[in-house]
Amino acid sequence: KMNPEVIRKLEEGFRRLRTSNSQSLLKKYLTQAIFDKLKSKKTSFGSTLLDCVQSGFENPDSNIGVYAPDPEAYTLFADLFDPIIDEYHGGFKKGDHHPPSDWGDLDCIGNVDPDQNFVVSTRVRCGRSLAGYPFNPCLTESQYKDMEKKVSGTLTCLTGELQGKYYPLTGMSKTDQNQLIDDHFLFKEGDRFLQAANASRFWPTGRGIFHNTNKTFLVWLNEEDHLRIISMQPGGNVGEVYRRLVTAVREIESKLKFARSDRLGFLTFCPTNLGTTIRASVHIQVPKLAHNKTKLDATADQYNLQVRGTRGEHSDAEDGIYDISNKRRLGLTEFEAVKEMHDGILKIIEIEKSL
Ligand code: ADP
Ligand code: CIR
Repeated sequence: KMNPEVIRKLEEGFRRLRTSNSQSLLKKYLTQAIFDKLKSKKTSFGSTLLDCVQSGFENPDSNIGVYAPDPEAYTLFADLFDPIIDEYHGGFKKGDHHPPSDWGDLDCIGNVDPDQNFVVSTRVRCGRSLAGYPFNPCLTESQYKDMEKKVSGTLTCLTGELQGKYYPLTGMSKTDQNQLIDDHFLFKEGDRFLQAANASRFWPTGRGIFHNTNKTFLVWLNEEDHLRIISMQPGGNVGEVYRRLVTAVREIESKLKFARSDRLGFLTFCPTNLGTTIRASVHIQVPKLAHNKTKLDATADQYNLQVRGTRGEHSDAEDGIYDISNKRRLGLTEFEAVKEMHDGILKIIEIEKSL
């Protein structure tokens, strides 16, 4: 039942990974014993170990190196996913369960930089997968079209501050697309990690962006996840950004059914996004602290924060602007995830002031 070509690619990729100097969690946790145990397994969608690991095989500079081709992969290939999930999210063991959704007391979160000395902008996003559909590598062209129709139809009914318009990637001019990317509103094109994971098939079919007039509320369709729901605005008012996201998610959840696992919370394509799926970030300038990038990373790490470049993951800082966000998303509540970023950024600003 296993395609010999898949087995050959697995064996060859595994051999290359072992001899590479990759620092990925894939390399750390795909031992010979786990490889042998998982190499002949197949989910009911037909996904194999190769579908989980090929991005990390092709990109030895991956931080993680794995994706789940379908929701079942998280259980069938748990021997590989579980230790990766445990390490990335800072402690989530086999018997652990993600807590129920809890957005918390929305009035407890404020502005981290009221004097506007450090924070350029704030963004909070979460990911959602439509129940009943697999992830990118397994989706058919007609499923992409159905999903786009269903989700854009729902979003177009939103009112008030969330009211907006859907812009499909199909037919969008390169100028408009690049402008949206440069302004940090739209996902980039041609991500090699996603491409190697087989996540960009039929591109740009079914992909697009919905946003309100102010571009403070945005939804990405069918990029890495089925939906990425985003709230963002200039300045450091984390509370305002968070409240807008919560309002939007509650509205959308009343109209669409999303995939959630009892153990792993909301299901996403990448294991780093499971659970709350929340990434709360600021674009911040802390020139003294950033003078030594190793020190900036170590300081952020102390507060469970992750540093990215100005254009997001795998990019560099431009004009000294770093993207700092909560790293853990699984095993804590939505409120705690946002609070982790909020409190950590207050500390980072305090340190910057003291230098
Ligand atoms: P994601 O948040 O979806 O995991 P990325 O790291 O690729 O993915 O970031 C997506 C986009 O969001 C990038 O253009 C990035 O610059 C932008 N972004 C992230 N945080 C902020 C922020 N606080 N302010 C403005 N733009 C941001
Ligand atoms: C990688 O492994 O580097 C890419 N597949 C991206 C993984 C997401 N990384 C993260 O830290 N959130």
